[in-house]
Amino acid sequence: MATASSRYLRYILFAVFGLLVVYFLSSSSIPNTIHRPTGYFSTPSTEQVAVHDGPPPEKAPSNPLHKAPEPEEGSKLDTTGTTPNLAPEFPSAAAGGPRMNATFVTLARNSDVWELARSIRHVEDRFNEKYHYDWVFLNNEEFSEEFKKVTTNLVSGKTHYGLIPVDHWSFPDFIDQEKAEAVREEMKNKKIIYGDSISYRHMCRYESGFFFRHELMNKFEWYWRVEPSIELYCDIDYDPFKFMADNKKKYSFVLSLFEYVETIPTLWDSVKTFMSKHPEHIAEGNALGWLSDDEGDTYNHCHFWSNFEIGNLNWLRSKAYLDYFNSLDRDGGFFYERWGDAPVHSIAAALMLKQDEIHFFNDIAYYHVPFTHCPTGEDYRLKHKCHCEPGKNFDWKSYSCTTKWFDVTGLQKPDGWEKEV
Ligand SMILES: Nc1nc2c(ncn2[C@@H]2O[C@H](COP(=O)(O)OP(=O)(O)O)[C@@H](O)[C@H]2O)c(=O)[nH]1
Ligand SMILES: [Mg+2]
Repeated sequence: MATASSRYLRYILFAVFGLLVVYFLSSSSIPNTIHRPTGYFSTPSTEQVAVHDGPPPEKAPSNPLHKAPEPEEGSKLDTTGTTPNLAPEFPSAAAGGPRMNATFVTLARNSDVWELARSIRHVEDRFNEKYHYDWVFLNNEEFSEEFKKVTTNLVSGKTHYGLIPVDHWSFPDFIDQEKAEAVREEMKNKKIIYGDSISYRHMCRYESGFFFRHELMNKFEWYWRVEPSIELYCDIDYDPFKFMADNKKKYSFVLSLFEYVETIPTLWDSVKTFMSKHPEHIAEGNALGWLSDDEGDTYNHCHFWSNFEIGNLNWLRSKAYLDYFNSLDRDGGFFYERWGDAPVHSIAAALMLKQDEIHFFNDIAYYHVPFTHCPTGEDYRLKHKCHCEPGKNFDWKSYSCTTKWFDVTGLQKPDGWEKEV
C-alpha cells in the first residue's frame, strides 16, 4: 500500500516537473520585439519595433507612421533576418510642397468625442496624415480632459481647444422669449426635427455668424469643417486648401439638397430685405439662378449641405458677409423659426460670390447621415481606393440640387452620371 502510494507520488512529481520545463521553454522563447512586415511607411531597419511598456507619451508623436520610433536608450533592435527596404521608388512618407494657412474646425460637445474620433480617423487616413494641418475644436462648455486627450492623440497636426464666449451662444436681447418659446412648442407638436431644441438653434446661429470670429480662428485663412460621424471614402492625394487658393475659390460643397420648408418660412423675405438694403454686396455673375426659379421672387430651397465645407475665412469675416448675417440675425429667424446654417451660408455664397468662386468637390467622397456623395466615374474611384457604393451616390437623385448646380453654372456633368439618377 505504502509502496503504491509513493509510486503515485513520484509520478505526480514527474508530471509537475515536466509541465514546469514546458512552461519555461515556451515563455523564454517569446522575443521582446514585435515583428512587423515591411510596410509602405516603414523605414530602413525599423521593421522591428521595440515594445514600450507604460503609458503613451503625453502628446503622441505627430504621426507615428512618419517617424521611426527611437530605440530606447540601452536597448538594441534585433534586425537579424530582416531586409531594409532601400528601393529607390519607396514613396516619401509625407506630401511635399507648401502648406496653406488652414485648419480643420469642429464644433462639438464632450459627449461627441467617440463619434468625432471616427471622423478624425477618416480625415487623417484619407488626407491629413500626409499634410498635418491643425485642428480647432470649439465648444460652448469647457472641453473635458478625455476629449482633449483622445482628439490630440488622433490628429497629426496641432490641436487647439476653444471656449465659445457666452454672448456668441445665447439669446440676443432683442429676442422675445415668449414668442420663441411658443414657436418651439408649436414645432414640437408638428414633429419638426430639432423643432423644440434651444441648443440646436444656438448651434445654427453660431455656425452661421460666429465660428470664423473665434479668437483661435483669427490666424487662419482657410477652414475645413468636420462633424462627428462623417466618413471619407476615397484617398485625397492633393491639397484641397491649395486647390481653393490656386483657383480663387471661396466656398465649396459635396452635397446639396432642398431644405425643410417648415424651418425657414420667412428666410427668403429676410434675404430680400438684405438685398434691397445692400445691393452693393450682391456679386456680378452670382448663382441666384440656383436659389430661385423666378429670378429672385421666391426661394426654391436649394442649399449646400454645410456639415462639409472648405471655405475662405476672410470671406466670412468680410463686411459683406457680416452685414448679411447681422441683417438676418436682427430678423430673429434663428429663434422664431429654426434657420439652419446650411441655407444661411449657401444663400450668402450664391448671392455674394461669383459662381466660379464656388467649387463642387466631386473627388471628395463623403457621408453624413443619411446622404452619400460617391464620386461619379469608376476610373477615379479605383485609382483613389474608394470604398463607397456608387449606387448610393445622391448627386443626381431628384432630391439633390447638384444637377441644378451643373445646369445653372453650365458645368459639364461627369461621365456616367446618367446611370446614377
Ligand atoms: N458644443 C456644442 N456643439 C454642438 C451642440 N449641438 C450640436 N453641436 C455640434 O454641431 C454640429 C451639428 O450638430 P449635429 O448634431 O451633427 O446636427 P445635424 O448634423 O444637423 O443633425 C456637430 O458638429 C455637433 O457636434 C451643442 O449643444 N454644443
Ligand atoms: Mg451632423
